[in-house]
Order: sequence, then structure tokens, then C-alpha cells
Amino acid sequence: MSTAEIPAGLKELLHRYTVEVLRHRPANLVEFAVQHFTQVLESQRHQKPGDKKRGGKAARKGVTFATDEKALEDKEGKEEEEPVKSTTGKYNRRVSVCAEAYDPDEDQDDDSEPRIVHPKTDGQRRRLQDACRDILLFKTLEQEQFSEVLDAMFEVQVKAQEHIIDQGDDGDNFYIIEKGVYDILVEKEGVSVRVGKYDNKGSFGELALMYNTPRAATIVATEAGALWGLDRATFHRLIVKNNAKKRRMYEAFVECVPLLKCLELSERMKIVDVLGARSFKDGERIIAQGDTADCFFIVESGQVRVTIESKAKAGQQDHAEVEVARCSRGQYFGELALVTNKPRAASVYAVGLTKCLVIDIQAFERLLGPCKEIMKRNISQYEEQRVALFGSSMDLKH
Ligand code: 1OR
Ligand code: 1OR
Repeated sequence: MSTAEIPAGLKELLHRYTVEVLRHRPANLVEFAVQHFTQVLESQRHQKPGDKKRGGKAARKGVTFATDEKALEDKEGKEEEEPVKSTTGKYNRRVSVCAEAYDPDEDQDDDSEPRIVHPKTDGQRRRLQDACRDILLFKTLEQEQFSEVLDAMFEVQVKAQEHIIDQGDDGDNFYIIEKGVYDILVEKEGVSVRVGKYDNKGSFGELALMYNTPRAATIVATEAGALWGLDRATFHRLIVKNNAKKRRMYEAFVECVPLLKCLELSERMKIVDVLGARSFKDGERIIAQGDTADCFFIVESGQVRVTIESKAKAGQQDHAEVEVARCSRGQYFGELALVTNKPRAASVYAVGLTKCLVIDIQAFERLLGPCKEIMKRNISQYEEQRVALFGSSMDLKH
């Protein structure tokens, strides 16, 4: 009997898979295998032919999401430079950039980096805490990491028309908005187009730091404002490292969300990088009908109930709320106002303790474009339901 030859790399592939199974403890081994080997295949596709270094890494790691091919190419032969602190406490523009996707598993000496602390008055700390309350990137941090982030942040006063970020530059800081309105401009065929704005809340500047890419947009203050900055090194040490944990926590779940099936795996992982997780108590209102919208939700556990409130009519009880739908694990809500650019069309309440993944409007616009057709199809069903439930003359609250 001839001895069967074991193909080169087979043992290593199976070993990596076994390690990932032990790390994630998936419920369904076959489903997990499909996911795992799809990622391995993707990493191999992103690798240039003949690139031994990256090839070895892709095969060895399997789950390294180096998704930006250009960034990977730019990396060759470039050295990372630490930001230089100026007298104003801001960091000067970096002259070169390390473009390889960060791999926390290989980061051994991270914790030995000196902690950056910008001392703050009680008043400053209070204002900073307020500004950080709804920042999605901070929602999955441990308390200890969160207070390190707060310590490292520094206040930045902004003048009207000031460019906080210029598209194409290297990334220095991540910013949280305390106050002010900021235009988002993106250059398209040589013309600068306004694609959105931040209105007194939110954060920006995370992409260049997360993926080591040039700044993807220009951010300009339209009036005097105030920001809080977080330097690149601290952002890496705390936020990017936490993202590796987030990917492990949520990758299996986002694979099962039907809406996200239309995205590439690397795009789904980019959603995981910027999402936040929020828990709601039984009966808590998540969305109020008529409010302006700034985020989108996916139910991770529990359930939500959607209600529509009609205007009070003569002889009717004020603002009767009618339940029109329920969403449970894997289903989404809050897309309608973002797609139609209108106020929230319904209120949404938690049924029992409910956990949702939250994506802000900018990330929704940036990453969920390919899913919009599916959403629009469902939105046209809302209209049919509305007519079936209330008749065409129903007078909605807004
Ligand atoms: P950054 O480090 O690349 C610019 O620096 C920042 O603008 C970026 O991180 C985001 O935080 C923020 N596309 C890319 N970046 C955006 C976008 C955006 N919006 C805000 N930023 N799009 C607009 C979505 C409303 C997509 C444009 C095609
Ligand atoms: P939103 O951003 O308007 C409320 O915030 C969300 O409730 C909405 O997005 C949808 O995601 C969700 N009509 C309107 N919104 C609905 C409906 C709905 N169902 C869920 N949402 N109808 C129910 C269809 C079964 C029509 C009712 C008349």
C-alpha cells in the first residue's frame, strides 16, 4: 500500500483552525470552518504574488484583516515615526506612516509605552465626560481603558473655517466633538463635495489611525467650536487593541445578520470596528418618533417593539400608540430616517433586557451602501403595511 502524501501547509491550516475554535468556542463547527477558511482565502487573495513575508503571515494567522491593498503596498520600506509634540500640546503632522494593519497578537511591548496624561480641572473632566457619553468607539472599553483614554485627551479650541483634518494627510489625532458644527468634505474628481456634517456631537478621525491609511475626508469647522483630541499612540494602544476583542466577540454574530450578507467579509469587519453596543432595560425607549436620526440599530439579544403614534383627532384619545412590528436577534431598525432623510417614523421600545449594536450615520453612509437596495425593498413594505393597518388617510404625528 502506498503512503499518502500530506500536502504542504495542511497541518498548519488545521492547527490554526483548531486554535481559533478553542479561542471562539463556536456553537457550529462547520459554519465556523466556512467563515475561518473564507478569511484565510481572503487574506491570500490580498497578498501580492511572490510576497513571501505577507504570504507567510496570511497563512500563519488566517484571521488578520489587512484589507487595504494600497495601504499594504505603501508600507514597503517605510518606517513609523512617533508624533512630535508641539508647544501647543497638539501633535505635528507625521511625515511618514506605517501602513500595515495592526495585529494585536504580535504586539508584545505595547504596555511598556509611557502613558500620556493631560491634567484636567474638574470642570474640564466633566465637559469631557459629557462629550464622550455617546461615543460608540468607547462603548466596549473596560472602565480602566476608558479612564486612560480620558486622561490622555487634550482640549482643542477651534476657529471658524479651521481645517481640523485635510484629506490625504497622515493621521495624527482622533477627535471628539464638544461643540460646534463641522462639514465633511470629500474630493471627487478634483472637486470638493460636502457629504455630511457633525452637529455638536460625534467623533471623527478614527479611520486613518485604525487602518494606517491617509485621511479619507476633510473636516472643516463652520463656526468656532471645541474638540477633545486623542493622540495616535494612545488610540492604537487602547482603541485598536480593543477592536481585536470586538472582532472576536461579534464576528460570528454579524455573519448571521441577513442584511449584512450582501457585504464582503472585510466590509463586515469594518462595521464591527466602528460599532458600539448598548443595553436597554425593559420598556426603555430607544427611538422616539419625530426625533432627528443619527444612528442605526441591529438587535443582538432581546426584542424591540415598534409603535406608531397618530395625531389626536376630535373625539380620540391623545396620541394613541399602536404597535406595528417587533424585531428580534439579527433584525435591524432605525434605517428609515437615515435613508429618507426624515425624522424617525416610529418609536421603538425594548421588550425585556435588550442589547443592540449601534452604527452612526457616517459609518452607515460609508459602509452600508451595498445593503441599501434590500432596505429600500423593506421600506416599500412599510408603506403597504401602513395602508393595510390604517388606511391611506392616517395622520401621522409629524
Ligand atoms: P479619517 O481618519 O480618514 C477623516 O479622517 C475622517 O472623516 C474619517 O477618518 C472619518 O472619521 C470621517 N468617508 C470617510 N470618512 C468620513 C466620512 C466618509 N464621513 C465622515 N468621515 N463618508 C461620508 C459619510 C457621511 C463617505 C464619503 C464617500
Ligand atoms: P426610523 O429611522 O424611522 C423608527 O425609526 C424605525 O422603526 C424605522 O426607522 C424602522 O426601522 C422601524 N413603519 C415605519 N417604521 C417602521 C415600521 C413601520 N416597522 C418598523 N419600523 N411599519 C410597520 C411595517 C410592518 C408601518 C406601520 C404603519
